[in-house]
Amino acid sequence: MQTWDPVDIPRLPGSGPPLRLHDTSTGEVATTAPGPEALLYVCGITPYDATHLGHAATYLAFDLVNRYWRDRGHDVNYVQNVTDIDDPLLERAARDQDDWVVLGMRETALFREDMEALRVVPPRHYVGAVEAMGEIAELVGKLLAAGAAYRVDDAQFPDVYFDSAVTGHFGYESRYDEQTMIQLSRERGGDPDRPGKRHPTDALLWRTAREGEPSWESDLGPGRPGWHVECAAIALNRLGPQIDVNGGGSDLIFPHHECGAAHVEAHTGVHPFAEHYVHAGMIGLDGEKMSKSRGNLVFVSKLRSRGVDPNAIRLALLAGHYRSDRPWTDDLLTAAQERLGRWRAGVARDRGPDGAALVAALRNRLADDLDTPGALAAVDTWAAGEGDDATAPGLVRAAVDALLGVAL
Ligand code: 5CA
Ligand code: ZN
Repeated sequence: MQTWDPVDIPRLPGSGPPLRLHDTSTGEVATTAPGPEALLYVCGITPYDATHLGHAATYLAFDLVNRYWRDRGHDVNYVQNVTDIDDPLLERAARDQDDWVVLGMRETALFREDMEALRVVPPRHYVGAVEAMGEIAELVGKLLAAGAAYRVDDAQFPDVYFDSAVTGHFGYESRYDEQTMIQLSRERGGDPDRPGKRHPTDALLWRTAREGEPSWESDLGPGRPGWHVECAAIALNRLGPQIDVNGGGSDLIFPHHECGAAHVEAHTGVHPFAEHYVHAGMIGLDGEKMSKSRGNLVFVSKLRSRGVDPNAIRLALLAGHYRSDRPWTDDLLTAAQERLGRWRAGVARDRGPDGAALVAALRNRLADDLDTPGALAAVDTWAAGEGDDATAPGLVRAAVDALLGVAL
C-alpha cells in the first residue's frame, strides 16, 4: 500500500543511552538491543472510522521509538498493516449501506493525512490484508501441514483454527490466566464457545467463504483470514522470525499479540517472536475508553479542520506517559497550545541555557521507557531559563523536532 510522505528529521550531534522499554511478557523495563537494522512491527488501523486521539496516541508512542532508534544510528525497518478486511469493516459498511472497499480506502486515506499532519515517520512497509492475501493463506497452509492447525468438524464451514497448545508457550506474552484469556477472546472478536475447537483460546486462521461475504481463492479453498494471522504473516515475511518490538495499544495484548506471536513461533520454531511486546495505554473520554464501537470519539481530522496546530495535538498526547490510561480533555489541548507557545518563544531568542545539556536530558528521559512527561518538563525548564548559549535555540529546535517530532 502507499504510505504517507516522509518527514525531515534533523541529525543531532552525539547520541544517547540505549532505549529501555517496558515488555508486557516480563512486566519489566528492559534495554532494547537492536542490530544495525532495528525491526519494528506496529499494528495498524481497521479502517472503518476516522483516526481518533486514541489511535494517534498509540502511533505517537511508537514514533518516538522509531525516532530514538534513528537517533542512535539504527536503520529502522518499520512495518505496519491495515486490517482492510475484517468483521468490523463489513458490519459498518452494511450499517451505512456503504461498499466495504470504498469505506476502507476512504478511512485509510484520512489516516495517512492525519499521520502526515502529526509528523509521524511513515513505515517502510505499509501492507493491507487484502494485498497480502496470498502470503497469509500460505502461512495458514504451512501451519496446517505442520499439524499446528486443524479444521473444525463442521460439514458446512470447516474453518481452520490454530492449536494454541503447540508452541508450549501460549500465554507467555500476556501472562493472563486461562479464564481471563477466554473472557478476553470472547470480548475481542474470538469464539471460545464454538463447538469442535480443541481449546477455547484456539484462534481462527481461515474462515471458509460464507454467502454474501467477500472471499479469496486459495489452496485452503475460498475464504478469508482470521485477524491474528494477518499480522503474523505480514511481520514474518518482512522482518523475519524475531523482531525487536511488537507494538500496539493495550487492548491488543490478548488475544491479538499472544496469538500472532504463537502463529509465527509455531511456524519458525524461534521463541520469542518479539524481544519486547510494547503496549500503549488507552485514551479515554468521559470515563470510558475511546473506541469506534462506543462512538465516544474525538477525531484528529476534526481538530485539524478547526485549525488546531497538529504540533499541539502531539504535545497534548505526549504530556502523559504512553503506558498510562488517560483521559482526553479540552484542558489538555489548551495546556499543550500554551506550552507550544512558550517553547516557540524560547527558540526564537538569540541565546538561552546550555543546549547540549538539554539534548542530553531529553535523550535520557526518552531512553527511560519513553518518559515524555520528564522530557517535556526538561524543555519547559530550558524555555523558562536564561543563559548565554548562542547555539542553544537552534540545537533545541532541532532536538525537539528530531526526538519529539514537534516542529517549533
Ligand atoms: N487493525 C487492528 C490491529 S491489527 C486494530 O486494532 N485496529 S484499530 O483501528 O482498532 O486500532 C488501531 C490501534 O489503535 C491499535 O494499536 C489499538 O490498540 C489502538 N487503539 C484503539 N483505541 C485506542 C484508545 N482508545 N487509546 C489508545 N490506543 C487505542
Ligand atoms: Zn495487528
